[in-house]
Amino acid sequence: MAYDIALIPGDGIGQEVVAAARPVLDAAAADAGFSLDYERFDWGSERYLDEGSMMPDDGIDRLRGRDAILLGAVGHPDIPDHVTLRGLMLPIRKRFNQQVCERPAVLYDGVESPLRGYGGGDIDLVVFRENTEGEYADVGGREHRGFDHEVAIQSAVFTRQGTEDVVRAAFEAATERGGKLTNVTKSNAQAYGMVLWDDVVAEVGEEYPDVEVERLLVDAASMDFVRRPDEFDVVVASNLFGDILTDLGAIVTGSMGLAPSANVNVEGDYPSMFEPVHGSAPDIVGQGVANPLATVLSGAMLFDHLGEGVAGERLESAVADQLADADAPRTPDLGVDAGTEAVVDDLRGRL
Ligand code: GGG
Repeated sequence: MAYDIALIPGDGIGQEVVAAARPVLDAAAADAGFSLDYERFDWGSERYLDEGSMMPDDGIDRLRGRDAILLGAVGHPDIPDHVTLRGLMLPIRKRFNQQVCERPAVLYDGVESPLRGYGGGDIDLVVFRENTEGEYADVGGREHRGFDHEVAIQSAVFTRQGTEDVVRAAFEAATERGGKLTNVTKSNAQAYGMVLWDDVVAEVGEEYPDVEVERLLVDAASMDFVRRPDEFDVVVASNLFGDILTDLGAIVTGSMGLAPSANVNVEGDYPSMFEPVHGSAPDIVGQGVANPLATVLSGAMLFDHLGEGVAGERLESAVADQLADADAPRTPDLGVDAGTEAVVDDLRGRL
């Protein structure tokens, strides 16, 4: 069996981590008896600087029908972030109805959390982030530019269907994990979209009587991600709140360099996209020290999504095994100054 994978390394260290992770993914796939046929798309900021757009006009059509997309990162120091994000990553998420963004945060054995008293295995949560609308709906406008009475309006859009998709995925995960669901909103201050969100959580929750539902406002949730991260299991949040909480989740579990994500099309009619949570990290680009593990773990999520769970598990346990080994190479974000290549070479040996 061969899967058709669109590879979009993107910008900065996105290029480095995708190139490094690819042979690891291939080795795990070969072991499990399948292969990955890649088509590489050199879309991103360099293309924007040369041609004025992050991807071609028919970019979405060229991705349609693939089994999955593996993306590195977007962001360039010479281009405003809203241009790069809206030029590549957000259109893919939106056009392909990747309504559910799943972002696990796991504190692996051998990894140090910046939080005192937390060790390997103590934190194991997953955030379900609404991924195509909410605060990133791209609805608004800016008028009277440069005048004192300049005004900008940025609207958040919450549809019942979009909310239900992510909430249902979160309840399913909570059921599977045998844990609880934390619903994060700001419905005391945002009385329309967020109250609709709470209503949907209550309605869908009736179908999952065994799941304990906790409600938190995002300010309290942020505090508790630092104060008691071990008590979270499945968290569901809007696009913006999920984006913020998952950076927090990544750092309390040791590093942004370990945080994977899946942007899932729940209907299965378009490809889903897998990417490390981290961005293009221009400060370390070209130094060969980017941590490839978030991309490898995103590859494990991609394998699970393709129904190749054995290969996914093998990848994740190779990563866990490496992190638990105090003598294994690590990149500087984990406190050691080994390079990207040393980490993937070691990892291949553990598969
Ligand atoms: N690999 C993910 C990436 O490039 N992230 C940069 C970023 O700005 N992400 C915002 C988002 O995930 O919505």
